[in-house]
Amino acid sequence: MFYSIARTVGFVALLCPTVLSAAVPAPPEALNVPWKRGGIFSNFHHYDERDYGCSHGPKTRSCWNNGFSISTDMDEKWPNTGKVVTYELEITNTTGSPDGLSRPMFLINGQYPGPTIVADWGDTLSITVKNSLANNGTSIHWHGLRQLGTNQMDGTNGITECPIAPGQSKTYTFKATQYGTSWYHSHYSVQYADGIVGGIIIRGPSTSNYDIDLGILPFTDWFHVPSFTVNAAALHAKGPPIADNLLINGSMTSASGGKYAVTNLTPGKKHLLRLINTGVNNYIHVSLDGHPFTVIAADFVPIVPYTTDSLVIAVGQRYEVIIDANKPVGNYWLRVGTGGGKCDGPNANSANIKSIFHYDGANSANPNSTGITLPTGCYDETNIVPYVKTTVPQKLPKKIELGFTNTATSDGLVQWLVDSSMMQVDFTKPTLQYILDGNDTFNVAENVYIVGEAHQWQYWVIQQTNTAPPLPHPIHLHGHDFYVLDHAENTQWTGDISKLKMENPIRRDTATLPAGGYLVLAFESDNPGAWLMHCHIPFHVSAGLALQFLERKSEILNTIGDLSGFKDGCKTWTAFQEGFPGGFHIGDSGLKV
Ligand SMILES: *[C@@H]1O[C@H](CO)[C@@H](O)[C@H](O)[C@H]1NC(C)=O
Ligand SMILES: *[C@@H]1O[C@H](CO)[C@@H](O)[C@H](O)[C@H]1NC(C)=O
Ligand SMILES: *[C@@H]1O[C@H](CO)[C@@H](O)[C@H](O)[C@H]1NC(C)=O
Ligand SMILES: *[C@@H]1O[C@H](CO)[C@@H](O)[C@H](O)[C@H]1NC(C)=O
Ligand SMILES: *[C@@H]1O[C@H](CO)[C@@H](O)[C@H](O)[C@H]1NC(C)=O
Ligand SMILES: [Cu+2]
Repeated sequence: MFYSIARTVGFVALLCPTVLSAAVPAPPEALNVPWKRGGIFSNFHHYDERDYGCSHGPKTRSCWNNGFSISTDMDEKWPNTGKVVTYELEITNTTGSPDGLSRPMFLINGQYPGPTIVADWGDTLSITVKNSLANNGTSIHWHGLRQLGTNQMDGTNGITECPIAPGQSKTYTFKATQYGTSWYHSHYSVQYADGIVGGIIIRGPSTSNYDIDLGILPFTDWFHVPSFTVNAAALHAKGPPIADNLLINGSMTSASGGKYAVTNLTPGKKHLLRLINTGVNNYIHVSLDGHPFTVIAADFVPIVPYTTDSLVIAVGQRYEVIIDANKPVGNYWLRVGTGGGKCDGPNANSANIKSIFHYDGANSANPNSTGITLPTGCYDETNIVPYVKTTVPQKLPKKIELGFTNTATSDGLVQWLVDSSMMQVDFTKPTLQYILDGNDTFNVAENVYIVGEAHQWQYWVIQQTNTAPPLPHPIHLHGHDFYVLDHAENTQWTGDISKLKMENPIRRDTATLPAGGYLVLAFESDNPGAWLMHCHIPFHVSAGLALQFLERKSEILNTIGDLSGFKDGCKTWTAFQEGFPGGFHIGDSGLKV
């Protein structure tokens, strides 16, 4: 005992100064964890001096605290802070004018974007959502949060809960086992596109140092018409709807006025900025004049830092970047381009999507800076190398085919087909109700995929068929990160598993299924529950592009515990829906992301 304390103290004394003075503890191979997750080393923890030897600070961002650092595998362990962070979010039906044009909007606590949820790694979050809308249900999904053992807190109406009825509240309680940047949004049909979104920051270590955390910078393509109206048309349209604008941090200019968002920089300091595509249809390309980005995290996954002049971000994805304010004091444009009309739908304001980065001490004029020509296209960043390494064993994936029809009804109803079936949930009978009933007879439209064995790798290839218009789809999985083993545009997967990337593949929770092509994914069955996987474009998921993995069904009830809130929620929703005059569009799956 004495020995080990002495050793630890000695270790601190010896190593901490080194770590503190090193500008950035680089991510050399040698510091990485040599285990193979899911393999024989899965319980082995590498001893990293940053776990114990230093604490988190501007020059030691890779450190965290007692036993945790950037080298910790978040799938395996996380701090137990004992701290509960509470929020109250009230959703109201009102109007807003984020780009100067007033339109009906749903706001959270009267603001758009909603309040940013902030907690520390290992905290418990307890968030009460009150639905003060008269004519819609709602359910709030905490995007990317693993919900380990808390499937009923995932906020996917029709799967893990009945929608929260008008006038009712639900408290979502879950643990932040991961850290980094994310967002929350409604999962009730296309509702989030009308304003029900907000950021999530879980503070933790990072792979590069910075001085100032600027918080989140959300981007969303923006429609001047309410999303349920746009969706009703999209469900019968040949092509994607045209967005009117794109908001940066909830603001943009338009013919009706509006203003550019302003972000303040402190000269000489390094700033952490958390970029989130909270959008609807558009991929975005982002750059900041004269200031390259050092990219340090993709979704909730810390990565080996790389530097780039621009980033492409799909709906649902996040990147954490460091911006060095080492240029002359002044104002600089942040520029945003969309993927381009063909791949993700046009944006009527695509030539003028900007915000201002303002150095303290500069005047308040618009920037006169010049920038790069932004790339176009709808694809994912390719330089993503997870900092904590994983080797995924090689195995043949099961195939999921993506099809499409617009001839199912005489009025040209558009439906995306997952193995020939468009998803449609029953709000009054979520999947967890089937589990409570011991009922294994799911409706075909529930798109249930059984995932049986515990702690096994699950492999899937999503293949676009030639019935589907060749469009890219940002695919998001709930309850897990997945590993991207392969992807290609306009191609059939050959079935050659020797070409899959098994050594430290990209890991994240949202990845692009390329137009006309395929995406090969793997995840570990380490979280009993019903987990949605879907395209994050609201119009596509509303038109059926979703499925659910029913993972370790027999263990779900024992794992997730108390379902009294679930039962009460279904009682009040079912009573509401019985008297609900309608509002459901034929062909609307009921899910938005
Ligand atoms: C919002 O208010 C408008 C105008 O009163 C109403 O028509 C609409 O149904 C309301 N929406 C919801 C979801 O309550
Ligand atoms: C986004 O806007 C909010 C509200 O105006 C502001 O507090 C925040 O600093 C802005 N964030 C960035 C990164 O500019
Ligand atoms: C651009 O703006 C800066 C101040 O923000 C000013 O010093 C500079 O002269 C301007 N350059 C041009 C070409 O107008
Ligand atoms: C199981 O669910 C299906 C689909 O909702 C339903 O038709 C059937 O009656 C249920 N069976 C039992 C035993 O509850
Ligand atoms: C939600 O409310 C909007 C009006 O704000 C209405 O157009 C839509 O039909 C409603 N949808 C559902 C599914 O309740
Ligand atoms: Cu899609």
